[in-house]
Amino acid sequence: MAEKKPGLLERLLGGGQKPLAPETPPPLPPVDVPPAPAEVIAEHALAGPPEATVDYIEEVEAEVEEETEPPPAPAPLPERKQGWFQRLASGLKRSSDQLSGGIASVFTKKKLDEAMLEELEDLLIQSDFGLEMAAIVAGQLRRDRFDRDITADEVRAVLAGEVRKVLEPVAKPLVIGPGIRPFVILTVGVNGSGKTTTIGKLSSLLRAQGKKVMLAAGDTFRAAAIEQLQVWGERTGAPVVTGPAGSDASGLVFEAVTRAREEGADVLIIDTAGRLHNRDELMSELEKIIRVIKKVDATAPHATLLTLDATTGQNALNQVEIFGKRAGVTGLVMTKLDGTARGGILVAIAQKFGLPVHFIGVGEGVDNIETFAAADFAAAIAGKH
Ligand SMILES: Nc1nc2c(ncn2[C@@H]2O[C@H](COP(=O)(O)OP(=O)(O)OP(=O)(O)O)[C@@H](O)[C@H]2O)c(=O)[nH]1
Ligand SMILES: [Mg+2]
Repeated sequence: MAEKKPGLLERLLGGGQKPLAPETPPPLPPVDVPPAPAEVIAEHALAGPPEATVDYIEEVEAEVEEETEPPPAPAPLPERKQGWFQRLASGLKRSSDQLSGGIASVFTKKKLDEAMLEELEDLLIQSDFGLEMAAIVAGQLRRDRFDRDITADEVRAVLAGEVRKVLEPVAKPLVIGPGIRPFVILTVGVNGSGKTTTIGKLSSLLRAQGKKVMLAAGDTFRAAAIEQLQVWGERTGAPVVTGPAGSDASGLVFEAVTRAREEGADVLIIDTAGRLHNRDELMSELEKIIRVIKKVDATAPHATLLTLDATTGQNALNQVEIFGKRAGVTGLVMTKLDGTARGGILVAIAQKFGLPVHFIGVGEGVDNIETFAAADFAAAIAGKH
């Protein structure tokens, strides 16, 4: 590793919260959101098709059509090449230290035997790679290296190779589709999984690309949640559509998608309240939010991102399954990989669901987000630097 990287502690203390690059375009004018019309609110409460709302949508659609510009080329979000691997390795340090240390203690210049393979399987299961992955890695070593000398480093290389094979098909960048304006991104996930922070990080990445970003404070439950998003909006130069705390989330989201259209935003990112996947009524509320978005734009949301807290380990599998079914998740962001030794869960999720993984979060700062790259992640987690 050539570069000196900030330590994990510095990253956690917010060392990554650097000011935006000077070329960042000026922010959109602030959005002053009037309360949604009474009929819109009533409509959301009943979730039925309102005449007034449909007219309104048609008017907005007509206006938008008049102003339509040629579609831009598809643009994956930028990759910050420099120091990528170092940042990733430092973020994944706890996962890789646990595994790498464990591998070093099992593989001590002895001939590979069944007991060693079992210990390796246990290690991988403890690090949340899952039974299947553990069996694949052990099977590979048994086939190729049984009864022969093997070093810890060789085991790490085999592990990195197998992890890479599983992750490569899911490592897909978030592509802001051509000609889709606003590109609506809905974020969902359990409480505290990193939705709002991820929105701030994404807003920063997109603003640095010159995009007009608008944020929607769809977590209307808590005043603090609205303020938290407003801080991210100010920091990244993105106006935030808000409503009063305690107001109907779908009403606010309707307002936000409409305004994003009217004001020509390139991307609208919608925050939602954290909800447990096993709380049926909260999941129904999420479905209602999605229905309301579709009333303004039938093709939206164009991306539904599930944030997963890596420290929750195996429970993340249930979250993917249920949010996937109820909210039509299109891609994953795994957060807090810097604070856990359980990064292997990403491999188990990739193997079970095959959903695209767009980003990983490796700290609380605005820059602590990485586009997901399979080979680098595999090498970093296996401690094969
Ligand atoms: N170390 C670390 N902390 C993170 C990361 N992402 C988010 N956090 C922290 O996790 C906590 C929860 O993050 P939020 O973004 O508020 O999570 P949320 O999903 O919006 O939470 P609710 O709105 O309560 O559901 C905050 O203290 C964040 O700073 C990450 O990648 N690494
Ligand atoms: Mg939040």
